[in-house]
Amino acid sequence: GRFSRAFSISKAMPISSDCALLVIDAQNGFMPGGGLPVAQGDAIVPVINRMAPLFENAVLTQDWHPASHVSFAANHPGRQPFDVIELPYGPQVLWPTHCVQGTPDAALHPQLHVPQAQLILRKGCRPQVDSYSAFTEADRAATTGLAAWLHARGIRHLYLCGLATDYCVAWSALDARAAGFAVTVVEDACRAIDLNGSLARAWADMKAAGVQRASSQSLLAG
Ligand code: VGL
Ligand code: ZN
Repeated sequence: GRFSRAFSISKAMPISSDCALLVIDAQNGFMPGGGLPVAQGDAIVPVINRMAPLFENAVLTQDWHPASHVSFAANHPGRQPFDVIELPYGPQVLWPTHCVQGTPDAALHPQLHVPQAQLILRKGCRPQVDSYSAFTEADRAATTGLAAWLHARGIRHLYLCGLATDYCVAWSALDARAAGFAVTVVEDACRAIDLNGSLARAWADMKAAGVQRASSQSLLAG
C-alpha cells in the first residue's frame, strides 16, 4: 500500500557519494507546448523526482540561448526548422526558437524537484556556437568547465537523464566518457527528438563509448 511503498523508497540504498545525477535540459521549451517540444517530454519529470532522492550529488543543465542564436531557423532567412546548414564548426541543425534566456520557455519544468542540486549549468549561451553537450560546445574547443567541477568534487560516475536522449543527453554522455567518467543513461528518464534516425545512432555511439543503459526501476530496487 501507500505506506509500504513510501517506506521502501526511503529505505532504498542510496547511491554512492562519488556518483552524481546529471539532469539535462528538463525545461519547458522541450515539453509539450514548448518551443521545441519532445514527445512525452513531461513524462520524465515524475521519474526523475522518484530517483533524485537516491543521489547526494546532482547537477541540472539549462539550454540557454540568446534570441539571436545561430541554431534558430528564424535567424536564417529562407531556412526552415530542421534544415541543416554548414557552420565553421560543422553541420548544424536549425531548430525552432527555444529556450531563450530569461523566458518561461527556458525555465526548468515547474514540477521538477531536485533540491540538493548544487549547480545549474547554462549552455548554448554564445550567439554563434551551439552546445548540445553539457561539457564541450559544438566548436569542440570551448569547455563549460563541468568536467573540472565534477572532478574537483570527487565525482567518478554520472547518471544522466533528461531531454533529449539523442541530442543533449547523448552528446553529454559521450563527452563525459571522454572526460573519464563512468556513465549510465537512465533510459525511462529521457525522451528523444528522433530526427532522421538520430535516436538509433545515438544509442549505437553511446554503446561504443562504453555508456551503460539502465532503468530507473533498477536504481530504485538498489
Ligand atoms: C537540444 C536541440 C537543440 C536538447 C537543445 O536539449 O537536446 N536539442 N537544443
Ligand atoms: Zn538548443
